[in-house]
Amino acid sequence: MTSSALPQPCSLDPVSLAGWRWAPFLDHAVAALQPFEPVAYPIEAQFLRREGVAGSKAQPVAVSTATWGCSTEKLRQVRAACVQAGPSASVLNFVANPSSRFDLPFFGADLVTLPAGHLIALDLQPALKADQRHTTPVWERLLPIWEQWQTLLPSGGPIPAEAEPYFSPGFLWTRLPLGNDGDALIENAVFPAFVAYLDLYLQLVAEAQPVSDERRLELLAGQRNYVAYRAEKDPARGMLGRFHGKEWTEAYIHGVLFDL
Ligand code: DBV
Repeated sequence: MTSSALPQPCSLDPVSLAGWRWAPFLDHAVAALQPFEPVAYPIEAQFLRREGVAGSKAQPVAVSTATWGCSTEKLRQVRAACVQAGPSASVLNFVANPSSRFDLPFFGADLVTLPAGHLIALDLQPALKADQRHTTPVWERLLPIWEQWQTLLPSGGPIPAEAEPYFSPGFLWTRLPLGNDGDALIENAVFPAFVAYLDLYLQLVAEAQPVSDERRLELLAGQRNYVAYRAEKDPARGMLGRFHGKEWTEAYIHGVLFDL
C-alpha cells in the first residue's frame, strides 16, 4: 500500500493528550465555535503533533505538544497550543486572531501548570489600545465580568511594563497553588471565567460588521504589532526549546502560533 491510504492529520482533529488538565477548556471552546462554521487552518503535520523527552537522563519525562486550529468568516486564525509533560508541565495557550475586516480584539488565554503552581492569564486583548472606537465597546462589557471573577482569585502580581500596551483593563491574571485549593479555584472560578470571556468574545464576533478599507489597514497594523510582540516575547520559548529543539520551536512560534 502507498502512504496515501493513511488518514491525513488535520488541524480540526480532536486533541488527545493523556493526563492533560486543560482538556475541558479546549473542548468547551471547540464546541462554542461550531455555530461559526470553523474550517481547518493549514498547519503542517510536524506542528500538529510533536513528541519529545524532558527531565533528566535518570528520570526522563515524555513530552507531547499538539495544535488545534481553525478559521471562520470573521476569525483569521484560532489556534490552541497544548503541551503535556507529565508533572513538569501542562499548558493550554489559546488565541483567536480576528480578521482585520472586523473591529475586534484578540481572545487570549494562557493556562499554565508547572511544578511551582498554576499561572492563568485571560483577556480580550486590544489591537489598538489607544483607540476608543476599538476599546470602549469591548471594555464596557468585559469589566463587569473581570470584576466578578478576579475578585475570587489572587492577583498574579506585576507584569512587565512593556506588555502593558497589549492588555485590556479586564486582564484576568492569577497564580494558584497546586493541589486541592488550586483545583477548586480552577473549577469554580477559572473555568467559568474562561466560559464568560469566550462567550462575550463570540457575541462580539457575531455582532461585528465589516469596516472600511482605511480602518482595516489601521487594525491590521495594530494586529501586526501585537503578533510580533507575542512572537518575540513568547514566555514558552525556553520550555518548548528544551522539549522539542530550537529549530522546531522557532518555526512553530513564527510559522504557526504568531503567523500574521
Ligand atoms: N505562553 C504563550 C504560548 C505558550 C505559553 C504560546 C505554548 O504565549 C506558555 C505555550 N506562559 C507559558 C509558559 C509560561 C508562561 C508565562 C510555559 C511560564 C514561563 C516560565 O515560567 O518559564 C501571559 N504567560 C506567562 C507570563 C505571562 C503570560 C505574563 C509570565 C511571564 C514571566 O513570568 O516572565 N501569555 C501571556 C499573555 C497572554 C498569553 C499576556 C495573553 C493572554 O497568552
